[in-house]
Amino acid sequence: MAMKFPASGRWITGAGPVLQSTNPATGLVHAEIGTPSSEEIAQACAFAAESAAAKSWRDLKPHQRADYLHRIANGISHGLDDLAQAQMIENGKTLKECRQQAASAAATFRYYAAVCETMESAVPPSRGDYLVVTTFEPYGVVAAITPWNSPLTMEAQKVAPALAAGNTVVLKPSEVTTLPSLSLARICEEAGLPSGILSVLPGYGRDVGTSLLAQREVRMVSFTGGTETGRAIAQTAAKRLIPAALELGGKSPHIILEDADIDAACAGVVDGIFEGMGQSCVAGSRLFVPRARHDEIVDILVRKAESIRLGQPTGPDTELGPLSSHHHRDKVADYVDLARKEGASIATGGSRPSGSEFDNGAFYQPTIITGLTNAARVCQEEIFGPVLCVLPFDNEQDLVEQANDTAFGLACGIWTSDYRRAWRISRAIDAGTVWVNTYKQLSISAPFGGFKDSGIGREKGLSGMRLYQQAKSTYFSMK
Ligand code: TXE
Repeated sequence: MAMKFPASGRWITGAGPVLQSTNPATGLVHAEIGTPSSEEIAQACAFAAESAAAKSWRDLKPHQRADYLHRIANGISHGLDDLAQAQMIENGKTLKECRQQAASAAATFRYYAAVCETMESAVPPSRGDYLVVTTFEPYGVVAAITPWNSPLTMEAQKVAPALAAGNTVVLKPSEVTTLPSLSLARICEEAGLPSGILSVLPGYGRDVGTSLLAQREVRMVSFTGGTETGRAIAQTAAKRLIPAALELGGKSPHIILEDADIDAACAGVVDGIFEGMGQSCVAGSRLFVPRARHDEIVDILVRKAESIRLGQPTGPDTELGPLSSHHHRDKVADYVDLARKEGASIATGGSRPSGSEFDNGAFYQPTIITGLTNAARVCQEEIFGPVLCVLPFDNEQDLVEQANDTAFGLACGIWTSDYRRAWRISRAIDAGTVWVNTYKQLSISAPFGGFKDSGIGREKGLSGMRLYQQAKSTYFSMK
């Protein structure tokens, strides 16, 4: 029987088509999951709205709401292995990385428990005989739509602040990775969270996702995913006049300057693109190097890339598992073929690995491409796989122009021993996050989001809580 999901205050199998969940490391279907019909989606949203308005949720004091978040965090910590397994079996990340991500999800709930208890209302200066108090109110029902690359962390990043802010959440996970959200919902239930506060609606974006956003009870949408889907969601939100927080794709420049510690920089570049098989919105997929050092740097990168151990995600020595699905692996392979047609040289990788261990899984070799310009399609479009394009630059102006010559603006990495220069370049680059002599260093307490086509709004940090609130100013006459 298909797995149930929580909607309208109970776990149901749903009258929609059954979703098959495939393990990308083996190609085998390991679970069937129920999905909701359009009536069930409407009922779930109506119930979520009632739950948002119920005094038992709406009137909770911040410390009481924080208590729920602490209990959920504890539940995640206790269920760490199960959560990690649930993600690994669906998206192929190594068990080690999945465990780290589950631990990070628990930390996110703890952080927003603290934010919830300590975030203050405001008393703006009066311009007359009155007192004005600005409070921050929930929207009501928040739709959270999430992708498959890191569901454990991304779902925590949306659900924790949205609940802390007093909303109820209807979560639509990616059709590729439903199990982690079902596990999270179970944990929330066991933590005593009343039914209707968190619902999960599994299914495809084109039907469950669009139907969810059409419900009038949905008052805000928080989305992480591809830029084209983000654009479609923004259009729906604009028509409905509801706010949309969008965390979208990237084509982030990773920069090595002449005076960098080249070996440390190359290690950072390799991790920055290949960790998680490049399926990360902040992957440093375009590497800019001084023209005179190009060949030397490529040689080091090739050596490092070829030493990465690919294997089954459960293997204790495995550093990289498969891509998240066979469909996505084929898309990555198509991009590498396109690079060849565009005249690229493939310095390493460029095909599926050989060996019986890899035959049925969605594996692909870490790949380094040289010989193109920044205008090539593979340097402009998000591949979202283990593919690095190396591009030479001539001087700082040329570097900044090339780095910014992209539709995206999510992240950037700079390796140098000159912090003044790093600061100057950091200020000149269009990106929501810049790393100097490190890469992919992330903190729940720092705002995160994109410039340009990489998104709208900032998750994480205090702004990550405000994202799910609307300001209300109440005036008291003092005459
Ligand atoms: O993402 P989608 P896909 C990028 C990456 C990848 C590309 C496509 O380049 O190759 O996007 O991936 C739901 N209304 N990123 O197709 O479509 C969908 O069901 C409502 C970057 O998997 O963006 C899923 O839950 N919902 C990225 C979620 O949107 C819709 C992470 C994301 O799927 C919908 C993932 C619709 N019309 C992919 N259409 C990042 N920023 O980290 C789809 N969905």
